Amino acid sequence: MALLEALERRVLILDGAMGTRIHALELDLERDYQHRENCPEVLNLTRPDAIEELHREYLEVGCDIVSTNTLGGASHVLREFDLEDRTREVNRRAAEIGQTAARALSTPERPRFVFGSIGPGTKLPSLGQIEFEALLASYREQAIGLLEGGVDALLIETCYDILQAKGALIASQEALAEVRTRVPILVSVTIETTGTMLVGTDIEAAVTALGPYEPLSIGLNCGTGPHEMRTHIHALSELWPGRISVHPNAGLPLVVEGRAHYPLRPEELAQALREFVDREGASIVGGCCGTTPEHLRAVVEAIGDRVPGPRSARPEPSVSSLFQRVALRQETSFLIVGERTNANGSRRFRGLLAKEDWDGIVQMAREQIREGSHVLDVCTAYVGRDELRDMEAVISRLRGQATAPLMIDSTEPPVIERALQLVGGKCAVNSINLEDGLDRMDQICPLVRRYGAAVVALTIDEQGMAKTADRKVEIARRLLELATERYGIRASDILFDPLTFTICTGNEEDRRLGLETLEAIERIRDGFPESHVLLGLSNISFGLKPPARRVLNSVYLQEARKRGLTAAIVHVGGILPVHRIPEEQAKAALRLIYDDRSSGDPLLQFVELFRDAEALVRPRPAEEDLPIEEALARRIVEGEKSGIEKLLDRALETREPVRIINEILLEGMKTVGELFGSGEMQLPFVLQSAETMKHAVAYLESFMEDAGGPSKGTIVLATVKGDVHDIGKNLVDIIVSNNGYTVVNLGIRQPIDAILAAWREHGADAIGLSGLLVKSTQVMRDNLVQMEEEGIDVPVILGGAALTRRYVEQDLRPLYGGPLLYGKDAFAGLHVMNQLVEGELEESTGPPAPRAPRRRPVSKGPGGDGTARSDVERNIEPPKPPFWGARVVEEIPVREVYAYINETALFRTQWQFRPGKLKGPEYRKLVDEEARPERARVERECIEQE
Ligand code: THG
Repeated sequence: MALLEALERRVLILDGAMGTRIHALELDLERDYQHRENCPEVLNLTRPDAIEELHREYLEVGCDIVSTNTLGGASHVLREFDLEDRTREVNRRAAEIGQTAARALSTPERPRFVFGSIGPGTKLPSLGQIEFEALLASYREQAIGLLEGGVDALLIETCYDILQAKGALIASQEALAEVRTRVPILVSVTIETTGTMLVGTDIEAAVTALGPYEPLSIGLNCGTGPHEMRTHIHALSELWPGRISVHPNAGLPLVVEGRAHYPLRPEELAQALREFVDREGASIVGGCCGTTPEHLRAVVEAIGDRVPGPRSARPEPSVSSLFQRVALRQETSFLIVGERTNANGSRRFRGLLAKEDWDGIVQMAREQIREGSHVLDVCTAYVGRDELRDMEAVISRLRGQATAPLMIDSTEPPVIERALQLVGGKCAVNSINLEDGLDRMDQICPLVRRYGAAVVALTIDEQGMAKTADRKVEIARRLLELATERYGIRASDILFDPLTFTICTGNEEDRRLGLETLEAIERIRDGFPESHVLLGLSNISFGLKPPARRVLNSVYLQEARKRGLTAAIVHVGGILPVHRIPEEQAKAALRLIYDDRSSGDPLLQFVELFRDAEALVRPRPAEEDLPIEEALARRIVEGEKSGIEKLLDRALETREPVRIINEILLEGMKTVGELFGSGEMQLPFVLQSAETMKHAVAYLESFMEDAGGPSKGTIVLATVKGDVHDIGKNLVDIIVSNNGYTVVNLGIRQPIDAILAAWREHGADAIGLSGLLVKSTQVMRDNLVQMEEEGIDVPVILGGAALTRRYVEQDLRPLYGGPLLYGKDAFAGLHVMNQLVEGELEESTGPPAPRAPRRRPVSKGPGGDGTARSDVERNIEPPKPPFWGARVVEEIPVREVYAYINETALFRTQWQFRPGKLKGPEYRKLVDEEARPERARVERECIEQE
C-alpha cells in the first residue's frame, strides 16, 4: 500500500548494479563463497553484512528501492551450485537483509522499499532448454522465499525469453496465493542491441504477451545503455497504459585491458533517465550493470520529486508470436486466420501429420503466412492419433519457425494447456461455449487467464448452436458476462463467433441461416464494441463443389465485413477478390445469401450456374493460347506467381529482360493500381500482385548483364516499424536499383535503429522510409525527431499512401535538419538519388542543400571496436525468425524504366518526387502530370478510402 501511495506521489528511484559491485568487493572464495564462484546469492547466507552494506550505499544516496541479491535465486539456477535445497532460505535471507537496510533509512515521509529480484535464469524455455512446469516450480520456490522474507514487491527482471517472463509471472502469482499475501509484481525485459529480446521478441510483442497479467509496471533493463533503449521505451509508452520502469546499463561496455568498462558518466545516465520520466512518463528508474552509487546520486538529484510526464498510451488489443504483435483489429483488412493447419480442415495437413512430416507442416504454416494470414489456426485432432503429442510436436516447431501468432483449436483442455505452455507469445484459444453449461468454461477460461491468451467464444449453449440472431446475441451476452466477471478475461480479448452453417443443404429451415448470422454480426459489433467478431468462413458453403464454394465464401465474406466482421478463419488463397468473380455468379451468390426467391430458387440457380460455370470459367483463354504480353500481365493482375518462369522464358526469346519489365510487367501493375484505386481490388490481392512482380523481376535479373561499373550511390529503404506494407517501397527498389544504384532494402516493420545501423554499415547516401498506415506517419515523425537528436542529417525521403505533401513539408520538415523530401511515387527516389550524386539536391522550400551531400556516416556502435557485452550467457543459438534480412540488389542500368514509369505512375503507393523546385523539362512534366484530373481523382479516392 505504502508503495502504491508513494508511486502516486512521484517517480521512485531504484538502486544500481549489484553484480558488478559484488565483484569489486573481492571476497574470499573459500570462506565467503564456499567455493561457489559466480554464485553471489550464497553471500546472502555467508556475508549478510557485505550485502547490507551495498544496499545501504544506494539508500544513502537517496534511492527509494533496493532490489535483493537474488538475480540467480531460482532453484534451477541454485542447483548448479548445489544450493537447490536452500532456495527458500537464500531468498528469505536476501529479503530480510534488504528490509534491515531499508528500515534503517526509512522515514514516514520517505519510506524505502525492497523489491525481490527474480532473474532470467540459465535456461531458455522457448528453445526447449527447460520444461515449463519445471520452470514454474523453480520460480515458485524463489518467490515464496522472497515473500516470506517480507519484500514489498516482486521484480521479474532482465528477461530475455518472453516465455520465461510469463513463467516467472505465473509462478509469482501462485506464490502470492500460497503465502496468502498481496504485493505487486513488476516485469522488466532486456532488449539487445539487435532491437529484440535474445529470442527475437520486440517490445510490442513483449507488451502484448505480458499485458494480460496487468503487472504494476512493464519496463526495460540491462542489455544496453539508455540511449539504445529510447525507441523501445517510446513504443512501450505508446502501447502500454500502465506504469513504466527503466534501469539501463551505464552504456554499452568497452573492454579495456580485459575488463568491462561501462562508459556512461553519472550525469549522462541521470539526464537520460530524466528524459524518460518527462517525455515517456516513466515511474520507476534506476541503474543496471556498471552503475554505481555515484550514478544513482546523480539520478536522485536530477529527478528529485518529479512526477512522471503525461502519458497518451493507445493500447491495441493484440495477439503475438515469439517475434511480433498482430492487432486483433486490422486497419486495412480483417484479421486473417489461416485455416489449413487443421487436421479436420485439410487433407494435406492430415497427410503430413500421419507421416509426422513436421518440416512439411512448418512449410504449410509459412505458405499461409506468405499468402497473407495474420494468425494460424492449429488443430491436431485426428482419429487414431494422440492429439496432445501432435499438438506439442507442431507447436514446438511453429513457435520458432513461423512469425504469425497461433490460434489453438482444440476441444481438450489438456491439449490447449500444453500448447499454451510452449508459446512465449500471446495465443488465441479456439474456443469456449456454453454447451455443457459452465463445465467447459470452468476448464478453459482459467487457462486463458493463466497463460494470458485471447479467446474465441462460440454462440452455443445448453440448447445447442444458436441459429437465430436473437439467440446468438443472447448467448454472446451471457458468454461476455461470464468471461469477464467470473473469470477476469478482458472484453477486448474475446472474439465472438456467431457460427455460420452451410446454407447449401436445400432444407427449407437452413436457407436463412447465413442471413441470421449476418444480422448477429452487426448486433454483436454494436452491442459489444470492445470485443471482436470472427467466423469460420468456409462453413457457409459446405456441400458445394470447390468452384462454387470459392465464390460463395468470397461474396459472403464481403457481406459479413460490411456488417462488422473483424476476423475470419479462411484459406486466403481460396478467396476471390469480388472484382474477379463474374457478375452473374456474384449476383447469384447474393440471392442465395439473402434468400431472394423473386426469380426462382436461388440455391438451385447457384448450383446450376456452376454446372455451366466450369464452362463459363473455361472460355477464359488458356495461358498458352494468349499472346505472351497478355499472359504475363494477367499473371501480375491475378497475383499468380507459381510457374511464371516458364512464361518469362517464352518472353525472353523475343525481348530483353528490361523490356519485359517495362513493357509487360509494369503494365500489369498499372492495372492493379487502377483496380485498387477504384475499390475493385482489395489490399491482400494487391500484395499478391506485388509479390508476383517481385518474383518475376528477381528471375529476370539473372538474365541481365551486369553494369560492370561501380554503384552510383546507395539508398537504404525500409517500411517503418509497425507497418507491413511494402509495395511502394519495393517498386522504388526495382526502379532505383535498375538505374545503377545500390539499394539496401531492409523490408517491413523496421525500427529506426535498424535503419540507421544499415545506413551506417553501408555508408548510404539517403534513407527512404515507407508506410501505408495512418499511424506510420506518426512513426516517421518520431524517427525524424530521433535522427535530429542524434545529429544525423542524411537526406530522407518519405513515401506512403497516408502521407500528404503538406504534412511532410509543413509539419515534419521543421523537425529535421537534413534534407527531407516527400516522395509520391516510384521515381521520386530515383530523382533524389540522381540529384544527390550530382550534388543538386533541392527541397521544394527552404534554401538549397549545399553541394556534395554525399557525407558518409562514420561507422560506430557495436562490433569491431572492442565493445563487449554484459555478463549474460550468450553462447546460445537463438531461433532464427524467418525474416528477410538486408538485401543488396545488383546494380543494373535500365535507363528506360524511368521514362516508362513516368508515364504509368498512377499506382498510388508509388513515390513521386515533389514537383516544386525541379528544373526545366522535368519540372514541367511532373506538374503536367499532377494537373491531370484523372490522377487527382484517383488520389482523392485513395485518401478517402484510407
Ligand atoms: N469457428 C471456429 N473455429 C473453427 C470453425 C469455426 N475451426 C474449424 C473450422 N470451423 C474452420 N476451419 C476450416 C478448415 C477447412 C475447411 C473449413 C473450415 C474446409 N476445408 C476444405 C474441405 O473440407 O472441403 C478443404 C479440404 C482440403 O484442403 O483437403 O472447408 O467455424 N471458431
